[in-house]
Amino acid sequence: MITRRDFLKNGGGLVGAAVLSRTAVANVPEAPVQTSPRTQPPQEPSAGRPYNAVVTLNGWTLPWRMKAGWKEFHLVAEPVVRELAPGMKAHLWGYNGQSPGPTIECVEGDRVRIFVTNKLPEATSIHWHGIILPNGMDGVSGLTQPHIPAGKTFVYEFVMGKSGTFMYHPHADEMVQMAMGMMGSIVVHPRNPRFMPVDRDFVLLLSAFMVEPGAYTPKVAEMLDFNLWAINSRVFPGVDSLPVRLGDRVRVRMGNLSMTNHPLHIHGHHMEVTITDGGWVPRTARWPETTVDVGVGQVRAIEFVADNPGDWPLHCHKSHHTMNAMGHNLPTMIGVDHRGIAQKIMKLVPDYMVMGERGMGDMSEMEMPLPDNTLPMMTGKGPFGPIEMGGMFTVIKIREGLARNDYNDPGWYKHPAGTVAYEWTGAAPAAQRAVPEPRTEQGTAREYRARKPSGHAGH
Ligand SMILES: [Cu+2]
Repeated sequence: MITRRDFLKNGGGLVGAAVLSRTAVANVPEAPVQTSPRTQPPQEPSAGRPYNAVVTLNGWTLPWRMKAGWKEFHLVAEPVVRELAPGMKAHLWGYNGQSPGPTIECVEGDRVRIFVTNKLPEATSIHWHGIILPNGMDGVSGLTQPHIPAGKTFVYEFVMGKSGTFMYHPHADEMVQMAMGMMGSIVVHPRNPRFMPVDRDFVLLLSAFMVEPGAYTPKVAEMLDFNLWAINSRVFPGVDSLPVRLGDRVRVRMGNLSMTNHPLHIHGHHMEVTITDGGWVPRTARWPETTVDVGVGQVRAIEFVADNPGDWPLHCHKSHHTMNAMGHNLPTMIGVDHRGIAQKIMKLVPDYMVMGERGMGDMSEMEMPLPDNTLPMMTGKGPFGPIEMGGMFTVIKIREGLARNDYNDPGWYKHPAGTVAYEWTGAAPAAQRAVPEPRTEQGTAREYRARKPSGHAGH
C-alpha cells in the first residue's frame, strides 16, 4: 500500500486527485468579485509563507483561504462588462467580474485547490499554462478531463512546484473563449522571499480584441485583423501608468495570450529577461535589451533599475498595436493634393473631411464624429500636447521620494530647466547632400517608373 507520504515523495511533489479525500472539499470558498478597472494595491499575504506581492495593472489578486494546509481559491467563469478605456465598454467573458481574471499568487511548494464555477452559457475548463502538474489537472477538456458544463463547479488540486510567472485560460472552445477575454496570470513566488527580490513587481497580460465600431461584443472568429491591442484588457489611455521610485529595481511580468507577438519596448533604460514561463533565466544567460519580443503563449519577465527619472513609455513596438479602433484600409494620402476635389465631394457628402495629406498626427486632435462606444484611433493628452497613441502603450513614471508602497499616479514629470528638446529659432542652413543626385549621360535626372501591383490578389 502506498501511503500519502510515499506518494508525495515518489511523485516529486505532485499530488494527484486520486489521493485526495472528497470530504476535504466540504464547502466551496467565497468567490470575491472585482469590477473597478483601477489598479488595486498589492495584496500582502494574510497567511501561509511570506512573499513580496505583485501589482496587476488595472487588475487585482484573488484572495484565498487556508484550509488544512491547502490554499483554496474560487474562480467563477462568467460574462463581464469591461471598460477598455473611458468611453468604451466591451461585453466580454472573464472571471470574478473582470477580464482578465484576477491574478493568482502563491508560493513555491504551496498546495492549491482551485474551485472553478462555470456561469457561462457553454462548457469550459481551465488550463494552467506553464505549471508542471499531474496530467488530469492540466485542464484540457475532452483529453484530460470532462468539460465543466454550464452551471457546474469543478475542483483542481496540485502543487505549485516551481516559482515563476504563468497564465491560465480555457482549453474548451478556446478560439471563442479567449477572443472573449478569458485569461489570467499566475505568479508563484520563490520559497525564499530574498531570492531575486525586486522593489516593484508588475503583472501585464497582453491580448487583442476585434470590436466593430459601435459594437460591444468582440468578433470571435477574427484571426488577423484585431483593432484593440490590450494590456490586461485595457487600451491606452485607459492603461494605468507604472509609478516607480527612483532607484527601485523593477520587474514587469508580461504574458501574451493574443494571436500575434508583441515586441515590448522600454524607453530610458536597459533591461534583462529574468523569467520565462519555463522558469528563471540564470544570471550568466541574460543580456541587455531595450525591446523584448513576447511571443504568442509566452511569458517574459523583464527587470531594470529605475535610475533615470521621468515619464518613460513602455509599449509594443508594432506601430499598429499602439492605435485604437481604426480602419486599416485607409488610403495613404500623404502628398496628394486635395484642392478642388474636397469642395466637390462636400457638395455630395457634407461631413466629408480631408484626412492625412500631411500625415495622420492631426487626427488625434480632430473632433471626428464617432459611433457610440468607439474610441478614437489615437488619444491621450500629455503635458506638451496630444500623445497620439492608443492600444498597448503605458508610461513608467520614475520619481524621487515615492513611498515604498505608493502606487498612486504621481502626475506628469516636471523636467529640470534646460533638459527638454527646444525649437531652434536661428537661421537653418540648406541641407548638404553627401551624394550628388544621379545624372544620365545627357545630364538629366534619371527617374524610374514602375507599375506597382495593387491589392493582395495573387500572393
Ligand atoms: Cu503588439
